[in-house]
Amino acid sequence: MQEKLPVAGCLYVIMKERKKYMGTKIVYNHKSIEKKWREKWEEKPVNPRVDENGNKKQKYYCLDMFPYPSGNGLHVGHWRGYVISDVWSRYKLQQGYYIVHPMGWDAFGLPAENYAIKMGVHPAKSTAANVANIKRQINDIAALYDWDMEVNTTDPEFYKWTQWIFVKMFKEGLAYEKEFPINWCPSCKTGLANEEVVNGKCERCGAEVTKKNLRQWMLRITKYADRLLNDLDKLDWPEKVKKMQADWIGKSYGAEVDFPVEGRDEKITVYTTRPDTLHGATFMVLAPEHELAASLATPETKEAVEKYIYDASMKSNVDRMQDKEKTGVFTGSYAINPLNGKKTPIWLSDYVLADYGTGAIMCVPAHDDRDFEFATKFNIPIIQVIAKDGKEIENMTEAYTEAAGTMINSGDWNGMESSVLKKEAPHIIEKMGIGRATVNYKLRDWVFSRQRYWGEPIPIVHCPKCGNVPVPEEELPLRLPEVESYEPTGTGESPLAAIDEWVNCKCPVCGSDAKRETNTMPQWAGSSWYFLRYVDNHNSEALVSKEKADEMLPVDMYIGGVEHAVLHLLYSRFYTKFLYDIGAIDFDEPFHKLFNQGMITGKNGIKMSKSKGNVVSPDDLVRDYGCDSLRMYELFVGPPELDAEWDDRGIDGVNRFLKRLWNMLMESKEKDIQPTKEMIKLRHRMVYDITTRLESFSLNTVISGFMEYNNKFIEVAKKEGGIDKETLETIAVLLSPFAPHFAEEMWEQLGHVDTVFKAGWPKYDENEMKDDEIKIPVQINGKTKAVIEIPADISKDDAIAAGREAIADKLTGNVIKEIYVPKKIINIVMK
Ligand code: ANZ
Ligand code: ZN
Repeated sequence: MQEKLPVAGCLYVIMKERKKYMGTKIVYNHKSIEKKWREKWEEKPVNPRVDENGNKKQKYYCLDMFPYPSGNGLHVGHWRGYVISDVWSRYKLQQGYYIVHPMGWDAFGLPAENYAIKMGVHPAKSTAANVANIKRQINDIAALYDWDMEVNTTDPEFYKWTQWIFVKMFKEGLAYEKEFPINWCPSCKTGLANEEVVNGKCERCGAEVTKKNLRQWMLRITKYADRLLNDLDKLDWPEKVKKMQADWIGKSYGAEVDFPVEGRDEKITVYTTRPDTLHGATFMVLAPEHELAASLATPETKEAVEKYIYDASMKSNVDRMQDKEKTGVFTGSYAINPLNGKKTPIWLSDYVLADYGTGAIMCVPAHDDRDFEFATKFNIPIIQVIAKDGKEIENMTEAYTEAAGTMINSGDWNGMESSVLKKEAPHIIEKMGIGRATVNYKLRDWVFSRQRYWGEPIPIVHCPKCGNVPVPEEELPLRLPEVESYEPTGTGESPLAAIDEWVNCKCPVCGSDAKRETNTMPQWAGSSWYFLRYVDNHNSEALVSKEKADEMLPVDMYIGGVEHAVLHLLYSRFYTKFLYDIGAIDFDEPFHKLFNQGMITGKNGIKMSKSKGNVVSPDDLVRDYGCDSLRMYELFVGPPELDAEWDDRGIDGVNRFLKRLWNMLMESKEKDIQPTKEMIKLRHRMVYDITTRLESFSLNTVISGFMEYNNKFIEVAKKEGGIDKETLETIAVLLSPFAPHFAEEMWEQLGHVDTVFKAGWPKYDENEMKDDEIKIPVQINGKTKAVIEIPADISKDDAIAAGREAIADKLTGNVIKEIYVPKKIINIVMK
């Protein structure tokens, strides 16, 4: 939005501007310049595959996280990510690479399906319309995208390969079926994705979400846990993201310990990372879903135990994970601590998760926070077994959770160092025959099916004789059929289940009457491998040919939002490793380098959304200020890795910068200004500052750097009548990744006929960056004791400090006065 001046004021400004440019040729006009260069680039692309001599250039693959083609179009937040990746691409282009910079559409998913349910429009139709609109908006960015590489995950030619990967996984035993509790809305009678559950309630109707056991397809990602963890070391990714992935995989070393149940034959096995604290286990807790949970109840506790188990089954996982007051119920049964034979009461509580470890834990309230809270609430004894500095705590008010100190109250183990024992205990326990050393992971197998229409059909046939049979590879793609109703069926099955012609089929192996799988894949399926397809998107024989893969893959730089730090990036790494294992590609990590950009929010950090009415569209800003100004402003709003609040008004600043630079160009270009020492020094310093800031992705300070140097050059130009040509050329090249149209025009105005993107990134010379040095004498009481070299424009304090240092050994008396006559003399007066 531009501020509106009153009409008279407006006229005045126009007159003034006129006067200013009288004599110069053109005024900076973003509209005509941007149109002109867009047409030229169309005619002669600036990113050719081969160099001047016809040799293939080395590739640099810079990838954006591809968008979901939402009906709302792009806002200025989406723009920022694409501008960052384009700046990086064009910088690499200036370094001589051929840039692989594709774009595509992650187009399966819920919103299109929900829109179909509401409006009765086929998702393919609404998706196509959204893609067209967003593509228009993306083209406004003037990024280097190669649209010949475009992919769309909903295109059968694309999802043929998404299905092919699934079939391969099935054949390798990595895809399997399992009954699994999913989020279930009892009022909408449908399964819900996690994203559709908000605070434990259904996003559409607000009903309490429960769980329902449904048959699901799973992917055995856990088989890759160790490789996914260890190979993080190979990656040039932000440490924060690597840590998030490592935590998600959650590898821990510990022991399983078997506790016999008193008076029965069964044993309960617990998983513990702290077997050193076994003597301090005063109770035991089982997840309510544990197979023994109900049977442990005694006649007195039966009712309470059953109620607790039922209540827990109605709670969503989200609710259970939340940190709230612990609940629990005593079963009435006891287990025997296998180390010391002590009776240990068995409780049930939902703070123990059914699907981690063994679903049962031994509880050591003295040394675990959750156990401490539970024991305090239910009056269970607390026995300290690790003493810091050998002292027992008299009144424990919180658990002592470190593994540092000596063992007490621990029988034979008394006096041992707990940190040493922690490592040895699993092996001691194993030798004693009461348990085993084990490794555990937090990572779970991946629930891969959705009871939805708008996704890739899972290519499996259920045959009464042969069991699950994959659709033969040569029959892929298995196309998604047209349906009349997109509503989920209410039985937990996808709308596909209602189409008899689709469901009923013949077994590909034995020809018997069989039924098709009606579940579809999650949206992650296509996004886990799309980056491989861009470089060979029309290949009908292979997912990607060996030649193309060798030439163009893997991805050198991946840029996208931090919200994908775990799932999408982990799934992509898993798929890549799998495809490597079956020989489809010959690298096993997809993304060498990663950059996560922050979010652009509305005022007060509120997420931009249609319902909040705070969405800023780039369209008007491009029209009023031009693409170059908006590109630069997107970067100027703050460090790219952090969230930033959007404020339209700031764009004036960068726009003014471009205008002032333009005026300086017009003023200087035909004058043949000879470079002064000052111009040369500033030029080298500018190249140094811009390059180092760009290399470290400090893009906001690159933009402010351009402004600062511009002001300095304008000062110099005032004295010298303008700026030398080489400096202006250098500015054009440095600016080319940021304001490509402006840079091209500047380059042409300076007399070049070819594109600025062939110029090559400028170099700096540290010697040229230095200030001039001068020699001056350092005196004590008027007698010269040393001569030193200092920068000509050094400050008084720095000069005196340098002088004192040079004669430090002679400064024995009391200093009364320090004199600095600039560029002449330093004199220290002493008593
Ligand atoms: C005794 C103990 C004493 C524990 C102590 C901790 C501290 P990580 O590192 O995350 O693997 N645990 C095991 N299975 C669990 C489950 N299904 N649900 C909830 N908690 C479970 O954590 C392992 C520790 O978490 C285990 O070690 C166990 O408590 C608990 F001073 O056993 B510990
Ligand atoms: Zn069969």
